[in-house]
Amino acid sequence: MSHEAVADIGLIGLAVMGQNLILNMDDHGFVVCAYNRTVEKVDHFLSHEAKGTNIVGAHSIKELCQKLKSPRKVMMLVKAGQAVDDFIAQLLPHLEKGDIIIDGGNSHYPDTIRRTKELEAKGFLFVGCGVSGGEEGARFGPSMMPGGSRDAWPALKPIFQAISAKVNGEPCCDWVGEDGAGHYVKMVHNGIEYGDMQMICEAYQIMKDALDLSDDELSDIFAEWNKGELDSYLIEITTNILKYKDTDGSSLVSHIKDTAGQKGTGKWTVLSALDQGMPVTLIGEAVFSRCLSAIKNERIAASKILKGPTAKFTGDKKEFIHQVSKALYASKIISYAQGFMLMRSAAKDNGWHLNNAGIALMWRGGCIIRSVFLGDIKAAYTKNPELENLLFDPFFTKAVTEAAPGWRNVVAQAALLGIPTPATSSALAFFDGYRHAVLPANLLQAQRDYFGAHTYQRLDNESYVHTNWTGTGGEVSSTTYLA
Ligand SMILES: *[C@@H]1O[C@H](CO)[C@@H](O)[C@H](O)[C@H]1NC(C)=O
Ligand SMILES: *[C@@H]1O[C@H](CO)[C@@H](O)[C@H](O)[C@H]1NC(C)=O
Ligand SMILES: CC(=O)N[C@H]1CO[C@H](CO)[C@@H](O)[C@@H]1O
Repeated sequence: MSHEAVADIGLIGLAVMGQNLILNMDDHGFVVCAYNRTVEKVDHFLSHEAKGTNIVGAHSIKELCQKLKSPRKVMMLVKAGQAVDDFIAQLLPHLEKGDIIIDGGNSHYPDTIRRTKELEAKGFLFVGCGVSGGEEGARFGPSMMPGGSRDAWPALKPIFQAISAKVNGEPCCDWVGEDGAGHYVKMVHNGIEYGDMQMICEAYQIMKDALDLSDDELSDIFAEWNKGELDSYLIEITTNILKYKDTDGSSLVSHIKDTAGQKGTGKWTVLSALDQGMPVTLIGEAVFSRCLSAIKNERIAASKILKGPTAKFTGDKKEFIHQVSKALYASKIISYAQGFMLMRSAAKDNGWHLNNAGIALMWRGGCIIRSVFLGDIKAAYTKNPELENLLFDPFFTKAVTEAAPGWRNVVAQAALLGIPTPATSSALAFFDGYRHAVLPANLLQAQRDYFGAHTYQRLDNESYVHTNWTGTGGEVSSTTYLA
């Protein structure tokens, strides 16, 4: 068997995502060498899905590395965690300094930070690349978010940008930043996806419960929304889902058990937000909403004990539907503003130089959260790369201000009718908090100083002071505790 260096890139892991990325690379003229631990899988792939292509295979890691042109590029699409470290260990004896290992899986970014440091110390290059768009995206154009060893990018760019999704000819793939930045941005993407889905579900429930609309009618409304500012993949699939019929002609979605699953990337985003001290409230509510949905038996019991309002919606239905679309749009602006706040903070902490306009473009096509709206975010960050907050961009300032009256009415109506809107209403609470120069934390600081001598600052003096509130307080203030 010939072990000539014929391949442009190697790919480990022949599950669907891996296979589809290989076929996508082949479509674009790159020679790919495929490897899987279960080697029969390689032969099966070559004689079936890859038949008639230029794809080659390898039956060992050694053979895989021998078949790669220098600098060698090996991409792993394996389960996040130990498997990634195991494959790296197996690859290293067969690689040379300057060769590139790419982790295209859903790794947690601290692992990617660690791996980049370890491999760079040994003279290798490592890239953690978020890949979004599911099986279809992998096959015909995913959104790709690579970060890690910067020196790897010139070698990877032609391949990654060729196979990624395109919007108006621009690839939805660009260099994200240092070490774990690519996987971090992918994680936030997934968190934002949780938020987008939850907001849509709330709009669906408000209209269903308050206005008594059928799934067919709701499908038509979402189809209409998809022609305007809410135009996005998730609204599009919602339209299709709502009109999908079960065998008996009723809507299939009405038969699906209302308990949500989750794999953890939403939770990771929220944990990182807590670590960063960033108020990413909407994604937090989206994660907790899935948790609440999961305790269905308890909710069934509660539904028999805890009664809510019996009032019915009495306003103008058409106007209300329009306001729900505005509530969704405004909440979405808040969610993305929060997501970019989080990335900005994490970037500062980790020394990443994030390209915000590039991130918006990477999410603009190919991935689950793709939307017209991301084009507006890209425009905002292109105009001002140092933009402190998305809400300060004139386009978004105007958009959120104009949407606010409808948004407020929807949240108020939902509260009066007893319909839960955790994401939509927490987004409004954030908006109102964010636009207040003065919040009641003055009282909170006083409380902390009262019971814990935690000290406070005066508006007219930055020094931390403690007050003897009760006349019984001691001398000591806990000046080390300022959290
Ligand atoms: C600020 O407060 C500290 C502590 O009470 C005090 O020592 C200092 O003189 C004050 N500064 C001004 C400018 O009032
Ligand atoms: C707190 O106030 C009381 C009552 O005025 C006083 O007896 C006590 O000495 C004060 N404590 C300090 C640390 O100043
Ligand atoms: C790394 C690896 O071995 N990946 C895949 C090989 O093929 C099997 C069967 O399709 C997959 O389950 C593995 O994940």
